[in-house]
Amino acid sequence: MTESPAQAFAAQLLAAMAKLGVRNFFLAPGARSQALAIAAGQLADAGKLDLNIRIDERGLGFVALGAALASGEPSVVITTSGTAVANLHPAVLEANHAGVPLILLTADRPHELRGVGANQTTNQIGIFNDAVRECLDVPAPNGHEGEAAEARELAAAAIAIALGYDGERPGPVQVNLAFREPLSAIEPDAAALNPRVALPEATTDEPTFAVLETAGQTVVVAGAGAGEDAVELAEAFGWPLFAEPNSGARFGANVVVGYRELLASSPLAQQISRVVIFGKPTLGRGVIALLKDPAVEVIVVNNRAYGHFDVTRRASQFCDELTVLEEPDFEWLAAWRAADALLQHNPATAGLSRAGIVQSVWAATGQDDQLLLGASRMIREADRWAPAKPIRVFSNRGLAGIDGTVATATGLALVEVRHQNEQGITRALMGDLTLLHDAGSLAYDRAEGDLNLQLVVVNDNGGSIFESLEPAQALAESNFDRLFRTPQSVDLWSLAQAYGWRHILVGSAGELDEALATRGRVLIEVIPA
Ligand SMILES: Cc1ncc(C[n+]2csc(CCOP(=O)(O)OP(=O)(O)O)c2C)c(N)n1
Ligand SMILES: [Mg+2]
Repeated sequence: MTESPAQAFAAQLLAAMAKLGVRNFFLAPGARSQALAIAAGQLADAGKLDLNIRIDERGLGFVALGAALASGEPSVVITTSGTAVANLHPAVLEANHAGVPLILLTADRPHELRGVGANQTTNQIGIFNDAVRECLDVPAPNGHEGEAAEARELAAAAIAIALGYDGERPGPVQVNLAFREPLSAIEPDAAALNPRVALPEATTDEPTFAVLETAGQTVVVAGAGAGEDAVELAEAFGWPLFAEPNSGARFGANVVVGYRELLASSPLAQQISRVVIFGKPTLGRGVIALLKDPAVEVIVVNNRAYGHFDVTRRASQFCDELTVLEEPDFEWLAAWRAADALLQHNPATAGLSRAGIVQSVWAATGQDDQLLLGASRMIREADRWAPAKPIRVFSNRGLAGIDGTVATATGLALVEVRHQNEQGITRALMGDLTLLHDAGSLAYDRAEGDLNLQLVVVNDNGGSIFESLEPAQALAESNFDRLFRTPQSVDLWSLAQAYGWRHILVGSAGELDEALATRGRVLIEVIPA
């Protein structure tokens, strides 16, 4: 028998999660969470789960988010009490808005030590407000009869909430676990337990259908989280498809690659009478302008991850599936394709233009690979230049922060290794400030071994996206630079060196293509033309 009810509870909880198929666990060290750390370590040593360790909870949260994005499974994050918990907030917000399942096991003082000034003790209940689906406040285990069963039920409940079994969107759930001393023991061995536990039934709502009389001058817009349903619909009814590069729908013959430009300048844009939206489009003003147009009917296809998208409050229908009674007429599509074909899609890549960088990255990325697009300028360049190609592209568009990009890419890569896809390369395309914002996430756990992880950093000396803002014209250049562009003077070679990453500075398109074939952890620095 263990002398620590805390340890017995932690062992049951984590063994039950592993038994229910949860695989990806993420831990930052701490004292209050020691029982959870020991139990996770035991299960990892026995091969029953994968445990990745980081010292910084902010990065840890995003590594967990990346793993959940790639796997579709909940990631479990273990932290100690106090500011450690608060450091998860950015990843929790992103997971909330993007519908990514995360289970946060936050250790806490027992209730008698709260509100009395005890060290490293704050109010952790409700700390994430409505960004978590639920916050479960679990009192300190005391060894009472039935406690093991309670731990197992808690495991099942947390997984079900994170996956949205209750009919809600998937997302983060906080399990705040109070622990009283003795905070740990080496027994029981969590790996030796074989808990009897089952998940509740998932509730599934009847899908809602929209039936349209006419095919009309319709376009399909696919934003973050859209997926191949958008492609199927567009192809079934002969509709042009405006698919953002991170939509999971930028492939097939209906994609209009140059839609941004055509929305701004082609007379075809004025003829659009209906828009069907999948996922959450975030990249261009052209789509929003279209949705505001009173002559355009807006139909929204419900999205389980991103939820309702109706920024202009003009949606006339929300549905799960959609059908059209009229036979498709492919002239409308043909007109868009002809207009698209007239656009310049292969600019003479004078050295390393941003268009050329996007095209090299797309050319290098195949079906075994994964691509993460950081926020800011390059994802918009990709929206303009990326060809239609069925590859796995991710981006944190829940809140479109520039934070956590290195960590998210790491989480994606860790899952690839677990699937033993050793061929695949995980690539992240980002700006220089985006890299520096998450520089701490370059620190990795040596036990992870080799990952094929490339950070392709477009170093243009600060936030060049802000050049499109009014102050870029209104302010003196020095003011604009200091207040907006914020160029840094960090030597990326030294940064990479310090964290044990390879660094390649590329000076030509040919060198970029070569660098994109590199294995291992590599920071590829590109200075755009
Ligand atoms: C966490 C967070 N802070 C601030 C912002 C606002 N922001 C958007 S883009 C950007 C600059 C990014 O610069 P860089 O990564 O160099 O990309 P570039 O546009 O130059 O390619 C900033 C600060 C944000 N999106 N997220
Ligand atoms: Mg930049």
